Amino acid sequence: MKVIWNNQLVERDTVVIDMEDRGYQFADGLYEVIRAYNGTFFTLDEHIDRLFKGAEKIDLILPFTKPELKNLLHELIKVNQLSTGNVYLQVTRGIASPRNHGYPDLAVTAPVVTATTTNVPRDKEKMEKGITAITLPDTRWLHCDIKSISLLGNIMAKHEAHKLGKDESILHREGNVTECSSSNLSIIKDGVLYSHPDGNLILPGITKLVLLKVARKAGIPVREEVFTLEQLKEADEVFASSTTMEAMPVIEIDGVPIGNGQCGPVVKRLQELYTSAVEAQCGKIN
Ligand code: PSZ
Repeated sequence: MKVIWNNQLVERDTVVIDMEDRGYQFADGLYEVIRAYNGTFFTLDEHIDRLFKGAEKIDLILPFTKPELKNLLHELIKVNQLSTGNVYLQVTRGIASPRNHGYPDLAVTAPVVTATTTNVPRDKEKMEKGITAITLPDTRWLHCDIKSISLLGNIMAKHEAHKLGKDESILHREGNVTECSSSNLSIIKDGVLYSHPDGNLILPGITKLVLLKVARKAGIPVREEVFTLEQLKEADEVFASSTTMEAMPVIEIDGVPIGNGQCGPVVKRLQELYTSAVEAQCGKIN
């Protein structure tokens, strides 16, 4: 299996990551997860735009242009024959020795890039059945819009859910729902879709972006507004969204069923609309 290592495709086993890489030392880096269907990327430009925006926010000069990165990613999925699956891309600020908090001089440190592919079919059974969740205080930092590789807050929250045998943690700041440990969250109440507005408290999810767009187009009213834990629990339908989960019904929160505990009609419709959006770029999927 080939991977991207800096500006080339190499065998997975040949990659060497230095112990003084700032990604390892400080989690000083960014990542993206991009999905392909039938060997074709979905929303590749949006993911690349988000990466470049994140890089700008942390003064990281990426070692490629957008077209160069796209070419390399296309080559990667071709050579690995990725059909339906994920590309994980990571960029760190690079190797700087001795270790020092301050950003290193750009003249001596080059960012380190890696990317891998994994074939992962759509989990249609789960998308039909839905997932369970707990609610937790959002103890993460205030730059959640940056897709940072520093994910301790997220993984601690995920682990709390797993300890209770649940799938996902829904996070809130003083009762206002932000997002989940690794997905965005939206609710449906009286036919209206509510989702937390973009800003520094959530990741501007590409899946959410697509879902809100297709919802609006289909005449489903969308309000990008803060909603509370009380509104969450009284919602008619709840769904999480991410590149890998797509629109995933949340059927139980803190042990209490949402609605009748099954995927509701609006989320089902959103799943269909999302599938159509994927098919418009990648061809027929199942
Ligand atoms: O494979 C996985 O488990 C994935 S792939 C993408 C994610 C997880 N998470 C993305 C994410 C996130 O980590 C947080 C905190 N909020 C929202 C999202 C959704 O972002 P998109 O839709 O761009 O994947």
